[in-house]
Amino acid sequence: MKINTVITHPFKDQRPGTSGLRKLVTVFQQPNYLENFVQSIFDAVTELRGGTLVIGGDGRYYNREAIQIILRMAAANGVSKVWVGRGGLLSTPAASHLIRKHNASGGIILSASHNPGGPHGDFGIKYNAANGGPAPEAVTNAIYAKSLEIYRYQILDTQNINLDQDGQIVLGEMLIEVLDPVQDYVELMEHIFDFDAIHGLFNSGMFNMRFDAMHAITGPYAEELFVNHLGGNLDWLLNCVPQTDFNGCHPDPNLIHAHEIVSLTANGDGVNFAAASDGDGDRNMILGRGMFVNPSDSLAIMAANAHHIKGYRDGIKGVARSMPTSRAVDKVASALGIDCYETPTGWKYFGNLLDAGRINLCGEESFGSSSDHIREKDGLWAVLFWLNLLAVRRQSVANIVREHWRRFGRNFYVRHDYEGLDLNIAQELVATVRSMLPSLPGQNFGPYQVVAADDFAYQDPVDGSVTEKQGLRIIFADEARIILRLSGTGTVGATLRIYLETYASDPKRHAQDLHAEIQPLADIARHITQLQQLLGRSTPDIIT
Ligand code: VG1
Ligand code: CO
Repeated sequence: MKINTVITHPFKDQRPGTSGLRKLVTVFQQPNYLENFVQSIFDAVTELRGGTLVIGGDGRYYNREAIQIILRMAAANGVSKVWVGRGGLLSTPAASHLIRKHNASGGIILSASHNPGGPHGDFGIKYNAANGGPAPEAVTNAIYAKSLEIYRYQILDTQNINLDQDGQIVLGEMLIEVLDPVQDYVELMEHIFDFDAIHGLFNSGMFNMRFDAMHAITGPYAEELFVNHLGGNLDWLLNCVPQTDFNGCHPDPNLIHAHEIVSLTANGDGVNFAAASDGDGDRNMILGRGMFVNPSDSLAIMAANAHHIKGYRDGIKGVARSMPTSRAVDKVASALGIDCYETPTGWKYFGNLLDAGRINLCGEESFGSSSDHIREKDGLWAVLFWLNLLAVRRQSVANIVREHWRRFGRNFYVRHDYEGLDLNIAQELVATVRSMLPSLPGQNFGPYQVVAADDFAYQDPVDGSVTEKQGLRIIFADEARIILRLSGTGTVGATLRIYLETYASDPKRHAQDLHAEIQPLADIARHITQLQQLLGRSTPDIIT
């Protein structure tokens, strides 16, 4: 088979964001756009020549076309073996697991995660390293640099490859192994969790759950786990047939977009556990009857209860959270006497800590948590963790959460998102607040006194690399915080995220209304940012 060398010109906008390169499908469909980025990966990561790759995606629109191009380019660039999920499908956590299991040099994951899909939606591509995790910044910077100087790409001249059947295919000098996307992942989960205990819970006659796959990748995984292995009911599964456009919905498991299961747990109609995952299966939302488990609390509760779970019985060595994530897990870490690391937003910053064995559990406020079993966040893992915990403790979700607050105090926590902003104005707002930071400490805003204010910078404790400008922090006495940053995953305009947190150790305050507790801080944030004047907005688009 012939290798074609195609002349091309750089696109200037291929800098990966928080989690890979995300653009509108129509951007990726431009001639050479995808090809340029893929060639830049092969040019930057030279060990892929002669190496092994894992490839798969969340099944969104353009997944199939993209995978054909990537396979032909991998063959032309000297990759010797590729593991690919049947139909070109792999959830992000399953891809991470396969990279590790097969000692691959890396992986290419096709996903725009929680962003909408379809011909007018988003597409994305992300390179993961040999540890199974998102490539560190040094690598994404190198890929971006290659994309700016690219002048040619290489692609094998061949027919489309049939990826719908398991087995081996030879493509030029490269071997493709098509495998079941679900099986290996399910086996991994069986090692970590006590399936017999969860089976017992499911058959106790007292348990009724719903899992919402949001028309995305986790449907087949959920059916295999919850129904075939754990004996749950098929009608516990909602929206579990993956669609290329997620049925026109927004596959983001939060209170707004996953409202279907939120209302099922609010009504007291007998559903005592509900969960959802996102487009590529790495996020999770956990609900009990009348109780939404804030993702930051979820991480803290997992850390405090890890000894109940088979896979973590030997105890956890350390935990980490992204900077804007609430400090609930910090309280648990200090009670357990273990280290707690604060990293920038995005999973790539956890990789070194996990590889070095400094932490076993980590998470983000954005509905992401995971452990050292892989190097991505893992939606179904979190759901199984909670199910295993319910099976062991035989308490309601709400009681587990309230008990946790009584022991560690409650971090009231809300994130406000202002979406679809003019990029220049949003950047100006952040720059203005940044310039105010040195003058804030000592100032009083109502009952709140600023004790520190900075632009978060992180030095990786393992390799010493420094990452700057990761979000503005305004820290008040009594452990309250306001954090401000711009999203790095959007594809149109800018999204401003304002994270608000207060802490109450006194149990009498734990039942207070969350939004009422947070309101004074929201007002301070509005005052400091002048967002109404600058953005013409007074209320956020999304509150989570
Ligand atoms: C968001 C979240 C961040 C998460 C990232 C990827 O990034 O805030 O915590 O790691 O999405 O999640 P940003 O830059 O938009 O705030 V996913 O499920 O895309 O892989
Ligand atoms: Co995701």
